Amino acid sequence: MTKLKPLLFVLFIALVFTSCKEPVPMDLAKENLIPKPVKLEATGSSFEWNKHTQIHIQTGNEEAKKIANHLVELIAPATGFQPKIKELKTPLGSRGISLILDDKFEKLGKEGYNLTIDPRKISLQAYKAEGLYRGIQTIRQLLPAKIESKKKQEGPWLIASGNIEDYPQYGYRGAMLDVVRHFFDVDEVKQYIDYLAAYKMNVLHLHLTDDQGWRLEIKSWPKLTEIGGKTEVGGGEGGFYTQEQYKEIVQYAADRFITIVPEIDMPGHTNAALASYAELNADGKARKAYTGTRVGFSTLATNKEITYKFIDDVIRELAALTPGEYIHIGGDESHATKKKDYIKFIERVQKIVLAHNKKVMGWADIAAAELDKSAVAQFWQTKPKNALKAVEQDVKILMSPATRAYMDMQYDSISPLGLHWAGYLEVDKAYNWTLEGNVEGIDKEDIIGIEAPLWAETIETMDDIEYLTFPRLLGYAELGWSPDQNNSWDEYKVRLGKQKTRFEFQEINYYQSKLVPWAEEKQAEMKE
Ligand code: TNX
Repeated sequence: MTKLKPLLFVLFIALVFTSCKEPVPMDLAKENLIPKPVKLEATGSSFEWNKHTQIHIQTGNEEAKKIANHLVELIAPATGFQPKIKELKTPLGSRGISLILDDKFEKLGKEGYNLTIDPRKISLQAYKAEGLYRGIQTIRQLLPAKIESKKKQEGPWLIASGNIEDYPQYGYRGAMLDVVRHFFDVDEVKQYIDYLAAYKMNVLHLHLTDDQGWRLEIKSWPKLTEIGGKTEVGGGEGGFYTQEQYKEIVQYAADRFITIVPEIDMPGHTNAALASYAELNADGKARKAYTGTRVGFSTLATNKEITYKFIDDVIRELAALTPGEYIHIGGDESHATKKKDYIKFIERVQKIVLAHNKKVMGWADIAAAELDKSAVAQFWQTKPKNALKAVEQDVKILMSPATRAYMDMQYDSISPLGLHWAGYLEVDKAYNWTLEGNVEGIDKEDIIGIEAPLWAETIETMDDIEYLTFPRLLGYAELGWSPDQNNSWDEYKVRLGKQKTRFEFQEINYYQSKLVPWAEEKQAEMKE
């Protein structure tokens, strides 16, 4: 008993010290959040996340529990903490971190959230689980950069205090990955999904078929992948996703509140299908496999019935794998299809997609046809003629102008990767525009959002993907999320520069643009 006394005394002193420790003064307004939140108010103090910190959710709230688990996964590797998730009747106000769903926040929309941080507690509240998920990305960015490390780091893990109210300006904020020109496997696509999730993006468009390959198993037309799945640009072995693997991607994305929009490009960009099945060609002869990078030479036989049987089968199988509302039918650069045939074709394919209870998305070229009002035209070309035709039909626009949003454009003339048919696209030019101001005649109410495509003619590895994606992706995330009046390149570039340490901890191969003031993010530096 007497032996225990000094030990108890030490413990008592330690307790007194830890509980009386003054919170470190910090300035939430100096944090480098991307995308920038709608409203932010700093209160000059901080919350310390330590090994005792618990996460609280409402009793029985399975949705909040999922998000709590995501948060644990996010912070566990670097902090070494395994926070307990505790269910409480009324978690609001309790010490620690609470994740709460409340209809009161309906006004912030399904992705909106409210975050309050004080020295005792953090409360993240939202109308829907999606909002909580977007909100934990904010908590992640408020933690020191080393939170991104996969190896355990030393604390302290401080979060500046204050209030954030946040919600997106556009409901569609995405990127496109071309898995055809070079194939990327399931793990690489999952990694890409994680990158999108970190910046609150909510769509990944997968370009699944093109001249150089067919990347999704279609059970009723097995040769599409047996033959068409085995090629890619440059003669590599290609690859494809089985339906099981594809479902795994869709689920992985859904768990992060990201929708997969699958694209079957037609009637052009179809050489892989035309090589797999002779009957899809007007002359009934199978085409040779193609591994070059030219565009605009292939077309399905738009006047043969078998073509529509084929499309119906493909769309039926794909629709069954697609929880999202859209199926993308491509429709770009069909230079080998006569205009009148193209129009008839798009109108017939649109009917097929609608019959399978999905909405049509297509490159804006499809606006040559009469479109259903539920369709979405993706603006990509350097001239807006096609997109304006869509607006005339009351069809909504997805903004992906190549001159601003194509992540496969080289940054400058010495960029080792990328193309430049739409010009060079430095980080400032990629950020310094607004969706609604981009084309006269395309107004905010015509636009569903932004998507940044990454075509894969020149990229083969995850490092290559990262080089073209980072840092431009962060700018697109902000253009889609933050109100326009919040956006200024001079202010943004400082916030972007401070991502350097985060990129490094994640070992992201980012392009170190000279236009960005790259700097270490040090908590002490930000908070006086
Ligand atoms: C044009 S963008 C294409 C793609 C190419 C891309 C390269 C679009 C709808 N079609 O087939 O990969 O340029 O930047």
